[in-house]
Amino acid sequence: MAWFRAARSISQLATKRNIILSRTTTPSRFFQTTKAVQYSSSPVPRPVPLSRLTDSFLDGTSSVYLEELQRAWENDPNSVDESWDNFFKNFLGQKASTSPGISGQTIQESMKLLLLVRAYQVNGHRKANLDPLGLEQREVPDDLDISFYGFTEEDLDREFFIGVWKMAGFLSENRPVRTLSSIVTRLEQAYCGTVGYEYMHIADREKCNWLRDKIETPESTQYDTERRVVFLDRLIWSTQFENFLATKWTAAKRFGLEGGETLIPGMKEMFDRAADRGVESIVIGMSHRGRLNVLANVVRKPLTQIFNEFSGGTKPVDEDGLYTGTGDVKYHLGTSYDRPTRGGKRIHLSLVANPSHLEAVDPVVVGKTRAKQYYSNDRDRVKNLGVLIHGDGSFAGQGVVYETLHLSALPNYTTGGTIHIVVNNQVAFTTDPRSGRSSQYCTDVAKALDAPIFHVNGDDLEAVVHVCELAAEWRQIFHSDVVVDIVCYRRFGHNEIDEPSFTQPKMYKIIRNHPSALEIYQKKLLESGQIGQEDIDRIHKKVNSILNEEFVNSKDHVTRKRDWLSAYWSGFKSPEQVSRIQNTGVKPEILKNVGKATTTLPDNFKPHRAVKKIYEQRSQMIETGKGIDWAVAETLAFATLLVEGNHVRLSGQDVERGTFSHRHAVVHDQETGEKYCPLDHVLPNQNDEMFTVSNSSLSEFGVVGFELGYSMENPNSLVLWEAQFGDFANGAQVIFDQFLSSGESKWLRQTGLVFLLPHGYDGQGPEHSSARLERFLQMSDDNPYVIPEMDSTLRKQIQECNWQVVNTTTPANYFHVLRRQIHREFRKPLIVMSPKNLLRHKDCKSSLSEFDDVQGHPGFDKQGTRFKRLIKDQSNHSDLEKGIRRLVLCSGKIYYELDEERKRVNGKDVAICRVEQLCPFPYDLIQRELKRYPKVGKGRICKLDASFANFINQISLFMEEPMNMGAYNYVTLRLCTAMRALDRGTMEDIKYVGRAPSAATATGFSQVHVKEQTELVQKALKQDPINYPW
Ligand SMILES: Cc1ncc(C[n+]2csc(CCOP(=O)(O)OP(=O)(O)O)c2C)c(N)n1
Ligand SMILES: [Mg+2]
Repeated sequence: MAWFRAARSISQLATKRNIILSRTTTPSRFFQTTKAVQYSSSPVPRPVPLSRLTDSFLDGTSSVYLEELQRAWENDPNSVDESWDNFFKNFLGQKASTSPGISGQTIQESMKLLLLVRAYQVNGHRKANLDPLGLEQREVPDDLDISFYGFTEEDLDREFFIGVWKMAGFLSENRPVRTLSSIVTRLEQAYCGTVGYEYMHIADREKCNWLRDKIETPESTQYDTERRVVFLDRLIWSTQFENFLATKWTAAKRFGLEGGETLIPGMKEMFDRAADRGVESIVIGMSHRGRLNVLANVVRKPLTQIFNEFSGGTKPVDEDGLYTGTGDVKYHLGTSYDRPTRGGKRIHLSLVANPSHLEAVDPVVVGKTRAKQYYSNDRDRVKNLGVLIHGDGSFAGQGVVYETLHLSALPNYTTGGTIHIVVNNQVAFTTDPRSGRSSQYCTDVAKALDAPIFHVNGDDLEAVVHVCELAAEWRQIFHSDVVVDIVCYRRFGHNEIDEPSFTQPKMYKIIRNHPSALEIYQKKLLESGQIGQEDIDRIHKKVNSILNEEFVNSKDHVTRKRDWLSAYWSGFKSPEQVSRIQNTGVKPEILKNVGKATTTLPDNFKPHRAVKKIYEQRSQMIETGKGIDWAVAETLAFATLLVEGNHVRLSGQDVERGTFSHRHAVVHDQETGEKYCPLDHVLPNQNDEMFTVSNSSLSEFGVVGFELGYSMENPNSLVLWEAQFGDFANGAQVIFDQFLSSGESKWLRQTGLVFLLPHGYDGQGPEHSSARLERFLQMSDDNPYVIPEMDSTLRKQIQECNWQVVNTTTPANYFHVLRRQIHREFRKPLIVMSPKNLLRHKDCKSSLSEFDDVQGHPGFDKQGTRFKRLIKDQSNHSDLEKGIRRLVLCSGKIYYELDEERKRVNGKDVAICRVEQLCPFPYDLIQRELKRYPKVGKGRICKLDASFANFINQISLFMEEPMNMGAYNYVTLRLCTAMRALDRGTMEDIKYVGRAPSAATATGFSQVHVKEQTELVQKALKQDPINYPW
């Protein structure tokens, strides 16, 4: 009907206006008591109240009522009140014959009421009673006052109809006509109580209507006695747990939840409701605050274990294969349990271990949740849920929050919505919100993605429970993110030994006299008469006695069980158990088959001309078995792993085509725009996610964290992240430092995540040459002075190291190093300094026989064909060959430059050897090479460009990177150890050929680069001895 649409457009205008209003005013950044701003009312002419209408339609729904009213008016305009007569005339385009003033007033008032309701929907939260401490006053927006619209007290008893087409809640067409006073009262209850709803930024009407239906209910939510007892029990557990820890370990840091204890019952109710709606598994990420409480009361980590850890914990007893690592402080550890729910179901909960770095765990949790969804075939994403608990300071301040939020709707990263809970204690260590953020709420960042935000007063347990349940329902229905902001306080200092009054004296004066949420709730229940003091005492007694019992038991607690292996990981080896080195070669017929499948495009597909040519060339490579390039080698690695039943996932910026336009894993039909990914068609009826290649959002921290979480779920997957250029990886430095290099040691969790970091000096300037190889090598934990067991049947060198760093130089070796990640009984991160100019280099090619496992083919040995940690000189000279004056050890693409120079100068007296695996250092192969060449006096090694070179009459290192970067420091120490063990010289015998130390990674001038590079290569091959640095 016309007037419904008119009303709707007016209400939209009103929304816009309110949103603009909410942006242009400068609201306080505190959730404090509210102060109504009074406005003088303008005189409004009196219209005819609806209640004076003497028709019989009021019992029906209002839309029916209006339709009937219209019909009656159409039959006889005099049968309805004059005001309605004018109303219909106006909207139906007929001239109002009488009382134009009255008609205008009625319509105007309806519109104003719409604006009022809209104002509550948009701004009600700004008047809501959210701060338990009531510290500072917030200005109430003027549009929440009826006088703003010209209404006076006299209008309160008048009835109004405010139904709007396709609207829910107050404005629904089905709501009966109500008095102004009842409308305002209910609006106040709904929007300005202890919950502040922010959802009007959401564009989707259906979602807003769903929320309006939940918020603008005719009556407020009431819980029955039975549920209230459950809430009370849970709140007592939460409160008593902290009290108990405080009395037993007075000086221990535990980052207690005091002041925010309602989080625990809130979470539990949220999880129960989620389970009712089909959730079977929840991955939780959270920082320090209240973590122990969550572990004990939500995840149900045994109290004996928690108490034992508090008492200093015992390192787990020696047991074969027990994996102890360095351990971590108790409030960083993760765990997982199956928990029964109120509805009689079981739900699997896992709390992900995390470092101190606030919010860094967010993308990890989301990635892990996504992986769980893949492995449990949870296509609708309803069985696996990610829940993140944040602090107010960190949610507003840490950029990774935004980076994680922005993954939420991307097809290859979505988890169907994360539930965020902010424990908003209105302080961050010693910093007030005023100094910590520029936005009104700490949650404002979530508004960027249409997530509803429920602010709730943390002292009102039932309100907390209500919004927690609402959040669970929202997520299960709309499969998108939602935020619960529990506005609470921190009863003590940042930790228990901190003095908060140094910096927040006013706040802490109030906190000292502020009753706990438990005291408030107990009082409420006693006053309601639903529960007596003896019931309360009984629960307290029960909880206390369990805590005491578990405390006594904790003294004898011994951690025996390895809890690091989830079901998928059974059979995998810890660093203490040898994992046999395996063949990574593949049967020739499989190579041919997958090669064909991945280099052929469908007949009717119309790729870009250049791409077509590339695919034809690829097809040719497979057919002839010759000239296989980098991209085909990678494809063959992926395809063969898929054939073996593994999941392969490659993500990163522009990885589908490849930054250097070399991959073309996804091809685009130039006419239809359709996409085709050959690797999706390696197996018959292949699951469409089994191979995933996905361009990511332009985020390093978020996406690397996501892939890390993804990779940790199931070992039978090759998960890779590729940087646009290697140096961008440092945008995710926290993940590298805190999770990848040390995660296994701290938390006993393995990952085989692979990083492809384009690296190499080719004159592209300081920002695109270096993937910061030195960082990875510097963090490698292999002892530079100790050569570990290198016998191939006993070797655990990689298992014992924190990660692997390689710089492979042939497509075949790249193929094998990728396959090696899966063909072993442990998982270890792999950092690949991946090439740029080798992607198309004429000499950087392999033949198919290097990929297979046929006896007699290159690379085949007793174990089959494997990744070569070191590639010896390619000119077929014999061991101890006479006339070889110099052995050059190098690594990476510089090999090709050296080789070319050697050919140019006909340098037959120089052998060039490539170290493909830098970390852990291939001592055995380095020593093998040292032994292969005649010992002229003391051996000397000199260092070359991309890595290092070794001269027989001189030992020298040669690198591309400046001396303070690259592999120089890492290799020098280990090379020296290898040399000393063979009596082939010491540190002083290691000579350096390479760039001088430098602040920038490379020159910005391409001509300078060419000059530098040429000089270095010539110097490495020159006849004269090298005398630098000694
Ligand atoms: C990335 C990062 N920077 C700094 C710190 C040091 N730090 C530890 S707790 C904290 C305050 C956190 O405030 P908030 O997020 O509000 O959590 P709360 O402690 O109040 O629960 C800070 C700055 C950290 N842990 N991580
Ligand atoms: Mg805080």
